[in-house]
Amino acid sequence: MKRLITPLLAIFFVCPVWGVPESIEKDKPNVLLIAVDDLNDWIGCLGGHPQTSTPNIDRLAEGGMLFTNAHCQGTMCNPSRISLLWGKRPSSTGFYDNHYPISKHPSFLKNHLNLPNYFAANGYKTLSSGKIFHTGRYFQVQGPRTGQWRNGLDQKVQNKLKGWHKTWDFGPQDYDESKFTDYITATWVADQLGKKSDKPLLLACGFYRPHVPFFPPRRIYDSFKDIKLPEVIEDDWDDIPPEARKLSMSNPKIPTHDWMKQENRWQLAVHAYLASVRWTDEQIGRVLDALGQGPHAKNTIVVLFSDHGYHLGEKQRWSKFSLWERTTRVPLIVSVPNGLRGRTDQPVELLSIYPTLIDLCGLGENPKLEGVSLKPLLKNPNAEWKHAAISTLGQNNHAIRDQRWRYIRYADGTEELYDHQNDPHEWTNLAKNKSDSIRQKVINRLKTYLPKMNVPQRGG
Ligand SMILES: [Ca+2]
Ligand SMILES: [Ca+2]
Repeated sequence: MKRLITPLLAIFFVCPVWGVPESIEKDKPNVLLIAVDDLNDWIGCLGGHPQTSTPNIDRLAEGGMLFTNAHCQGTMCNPSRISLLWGKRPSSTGFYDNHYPISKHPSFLKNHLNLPNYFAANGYKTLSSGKIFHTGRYFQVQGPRTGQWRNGLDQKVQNKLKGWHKTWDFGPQDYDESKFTDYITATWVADQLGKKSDKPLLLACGFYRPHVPFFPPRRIYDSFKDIKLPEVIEDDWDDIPPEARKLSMSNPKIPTHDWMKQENRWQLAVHAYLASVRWTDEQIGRVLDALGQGPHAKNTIVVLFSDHGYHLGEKQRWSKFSLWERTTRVPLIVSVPNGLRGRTDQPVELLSIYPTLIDLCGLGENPKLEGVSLKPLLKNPNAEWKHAAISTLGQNNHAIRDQRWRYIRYADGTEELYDHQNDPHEWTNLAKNKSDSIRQKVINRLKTYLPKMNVPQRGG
């Protein structure tokens, strides 16, 4: 394979200059990649909250394969998306945090081809709108950038933000729904899906909600009543290691659970999050309708994922940035034309999206990818599966998830173990009891999945 001519091209441009096949592969399937920002398992088909309403995500799941035990590799936007889009673990690249844009690392970009550029190099036309990469633009065709992607609303609205560090604001909005960024993103993507193409398409659609501030339209907010809060136990943190406390609360931009309660914001936030999820689901519905009614209906693979989960009070904390289930678990749906429908509870990783797509589309293997293709599970959801899902937060802190257990090991050697069969809320840390030989055996088995490489954090 030829290399990019200069690192600069890799940083700012989208159009790869190597490996472009001479003949266009007209028969390759299209790919529609739908990313949702900060969506936890509060979707109907995963049952994370009894009041959630996501009919469009649910119908996509019904028509494809739902991965009920899928996990992110980085536990916040930037490392999760870098890992997914470049196909490598945070522990192999050193991208652990939100503050280190990949565009400042030309040598990495020169040596690694991201997902859209790999597809472009194999004859695809690549298009994108909304938030796919955390920073940078790597698609050939980019849809409208509508105001600040950060808040999903225009500057006028942002200036009115109040609350913790300004972005932690919640509540219904009375603005014209067609002005919301996610509406504009969906409109543009739907338009593309209505057009014929002389090349196969990789079309990415990135929704910003339900990221903070939780600002759904009032119409949707008002449709939710009598909000139920997540279950919490008061002494939950008594059995976790100091390192877990430190890491979990290391981001000063996250409000504490005490602050949320004192300010009477817990219920408001859950209400506004549920409504934001519903709003995003409506936009997903518009995109799926356009696909179903357009020329690509029968030849398009659809992948829907969220970049990481989200705490709304569970384990007495908020946001992402943890190694617990609430942060690492994500919705993941893969719908293949004429493919098998079903669900699988095997542990899988977002890291698998890249190798799965090049496998399904029949593109050549990219030997630099660290994830495995999900094709065996798409053919048989009960297929033998020896892999675990690994999530990472900072150098040498990892969570390992298999079908039943979550094992967490921090850089200082301290540990947590949770049994999801009996403790879905992860309230009881079983790693504390060193004399429990059965649990210690589980720990020893799960330890074998810990990444061998733990490179330092890259500088900004
Ligand atoms: Ca995110
Ligand atoms: Ca506990």
